[in-house]
Amino acid sequence: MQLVIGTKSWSTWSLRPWLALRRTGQPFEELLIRLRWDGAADEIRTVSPSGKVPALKDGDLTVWDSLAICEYLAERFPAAQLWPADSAARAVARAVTAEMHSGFQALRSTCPMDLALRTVADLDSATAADVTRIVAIWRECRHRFGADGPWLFGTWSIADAFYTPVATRFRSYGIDLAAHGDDGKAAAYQATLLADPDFLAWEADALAETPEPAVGTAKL
Ligand SMILES: N[C@@H](CCC(=O)N[C@@H](CS)C(=O)NCC(=O)O)C(=O)O
Repeated sequence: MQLVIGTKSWSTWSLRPWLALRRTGQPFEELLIRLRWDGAADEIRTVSPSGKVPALKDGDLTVWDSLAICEYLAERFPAAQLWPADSAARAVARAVTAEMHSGFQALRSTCPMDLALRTVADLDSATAADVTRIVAIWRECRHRFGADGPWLFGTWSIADAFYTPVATRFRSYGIDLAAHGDDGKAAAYQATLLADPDFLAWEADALAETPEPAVGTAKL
């Protein structure tokens, strides 16, 4: 298998299926395309029909879109248990994953992922509302489903892959979760995501790369 990904410091959508693929334990190659330069879109189009990364190549099959790739991996490698085993937990895990995949536009545009960045952002009301909602999701899932481990649904799942880039944004922009309704559970979960060995491996690669200077304002 080959996973086509974008610049590791910035590409949240690439990080998510990369984490899921690591959890399968299967060997895979990375094809890294540098983002935010004039030729990026043309280069991506040669390997991904949507013109976006990520895309997964498995033999003759190409699967694009982060969530579709994760669903494909969950079906192809059932032993990896990429979704929770319990059907109610699995349904909620899919709901919070879909909410991330299709939502939180304000947070995504105001606080793009930049793994080297550390600042303190003054959040507008729409971004603050996104943070408050994410804190509520993290608290609720940890409380209802988290008894068997430190992840959102106890054991690691695709939902954790989808919220890992969010944890980096909270860190990069100095966002205090206690000021958005956290009782400590969300901050503890954020720390778990940021200490994951697979995430740390991605981050080490990201900090070693030399991204092109930004030429656009893509929402990553
Ligand atoms: N819904 C897509 C979004 C993919 C996406 O927006 N990818 C960005 C990078 S993270 C991209 O390829 N942008 C094109 C560019 O920067 O030229 C997914 O979940 O995979």
